[in-house]
Amino acid sequence: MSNPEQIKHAIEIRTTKPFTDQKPGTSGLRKPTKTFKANQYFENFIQAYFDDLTETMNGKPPTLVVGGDGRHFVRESAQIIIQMAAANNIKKLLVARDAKMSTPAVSCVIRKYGTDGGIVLTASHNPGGIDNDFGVKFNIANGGPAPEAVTNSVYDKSRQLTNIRLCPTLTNIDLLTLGKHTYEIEGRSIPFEIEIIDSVDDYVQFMKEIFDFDKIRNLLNGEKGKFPIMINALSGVMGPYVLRIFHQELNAKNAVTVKNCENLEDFGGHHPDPNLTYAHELVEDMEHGDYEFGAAFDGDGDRNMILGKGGFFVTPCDSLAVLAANLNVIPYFQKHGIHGYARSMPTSGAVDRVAAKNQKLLYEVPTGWKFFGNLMDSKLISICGEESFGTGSDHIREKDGMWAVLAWLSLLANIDRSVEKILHAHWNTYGRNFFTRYDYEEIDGPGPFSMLKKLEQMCMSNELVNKSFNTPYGNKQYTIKIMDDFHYQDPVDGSYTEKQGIRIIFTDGSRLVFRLSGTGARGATVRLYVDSYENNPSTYTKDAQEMLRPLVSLGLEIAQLEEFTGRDKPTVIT
Ligand code: VG1
Ligand code: CO
Repeated sequence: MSNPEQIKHAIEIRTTKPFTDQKPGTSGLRKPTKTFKANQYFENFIQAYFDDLTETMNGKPPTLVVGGDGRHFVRESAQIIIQMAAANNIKKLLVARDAKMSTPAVSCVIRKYGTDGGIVLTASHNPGGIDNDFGVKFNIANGGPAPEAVTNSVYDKSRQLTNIRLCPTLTNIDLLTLGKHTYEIEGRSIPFEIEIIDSVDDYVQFMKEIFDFDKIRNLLNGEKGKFPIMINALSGVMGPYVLRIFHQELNAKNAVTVKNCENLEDFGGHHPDPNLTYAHELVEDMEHGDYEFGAAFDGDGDRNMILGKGGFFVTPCDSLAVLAANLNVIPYFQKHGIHGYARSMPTSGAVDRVAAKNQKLLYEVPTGWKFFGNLMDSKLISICGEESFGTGSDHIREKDGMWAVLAWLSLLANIDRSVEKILHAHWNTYGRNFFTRYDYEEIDGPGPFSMLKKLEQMCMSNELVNKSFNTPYGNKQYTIKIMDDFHYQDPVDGSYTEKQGIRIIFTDGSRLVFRLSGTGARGATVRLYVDSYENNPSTYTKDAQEMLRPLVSLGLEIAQLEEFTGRDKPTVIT
């Protein structure tokens, strides 16, 4: 297949001005698309990464995977990466066809081919297009997001950068045709290789090893009759994966209705975040009662939302707990065994109860998938999740929307054909954690930071501990047991992370959490998380917002949120 090109490409060293704001957040660097496209902003960040990689690889030329979620600037930026990789002694790039590959598929490919890492061109659930956001994420050799030690080092390099290296004559590489190319680069001792790989093949093959596709096929179209489901890809990168798995592999075109499966540069104007607000189209489709199950994904395919018949909403916290409790129906776990579980700190304690009952260890980590990587590598956990619609297992090192959907379909095939019944059975066994999150998005000015500062001071002084509060709703009294600023020490490598969110824990186990988002590209976003446990079965069918109103009002009062932010209501409630 190798076809050495005739010309030798020269390396150009171009001077550049460093930026001071290229600090990756919860999941990569996210900025307005226009910021990335101007003043070599994107090139600078990639150069800082290559400089760091050269250092950590001790000069050994790395092989990397490149893929993106199809948003505006993904194709162009992949071409830039190719030019720069050639000039930075990268041995080989495995580039997804048309530079489109879901984040979980990139993780899968890194692990399958044992590459040294990958670059994911995505701002995930942030809207795309020239007037919205773009983003870049670096993954390491285990297939997971780079840990803070790496992102901090890249950030340090980005602030001192003086030049970028590229091969300007390596232009317009055909990303649509699968195959291998080799290029001679002046001054390099080894040639530079590119392989264009299929975006879905490896991932789909892996899913077929993990799950019992015959069982799922039988659920959708078996002796018990048709099981109609609806999948909405919100015009993100998941479309081709949905069509391939449901219409081809499972051969269930008649049972599986799909929407928005064409990947668009601006996601068709969708905010590609699968929650009740932004995926309202799916919610409406489900409300008619024609489908037994519904799911949506985010732009890069690592998030999922699960709905039952009539639009019955499964909170991501409950989804994690239910899956954890029933992993044994999935062939992968029958083969590999089930280690412990983990959740991000703001995620409800529902999975904790499953861990206690099954005598498994439960780890509580800061927000962001990068904190699960070491736990999975060390076989301490098998499944983990976040309240932000992220669920996954140790099959890869990213959260995985399609995996969550196939896992749910496995439960429906093995346990009960009703999502709602599975949830009720779960609550009857474990009790119910009511959970909600309030987001106050894109607030200008210093208010949110001042609010967090004040809450930090309250933690330090311990002034609220043992204080009791009456709430205007339900005559319930809450007494604060612990108030702290969450910090975490990784049990595997000992790395320490602090200031990960203010926790207020009450004597009855209810929790309020405040933190600032680390994925926004404009202003500051405040998140308020509320988690409250009930074990009185008469409450299980109650509305979560209704149940949590007293705690929410108490949280807003303690933080003086309206005074600090000027917002009297949240942008999104999940
Ligand atoms: C949010 C979520 C977090 C998630 C992150 C990346 O971060 O809260 O749980 O890991 O997004 O998800 P933040 O800092 O804005 O709260 V994704 O789909 O953008 O990779
Ligand atoms: Co995502």
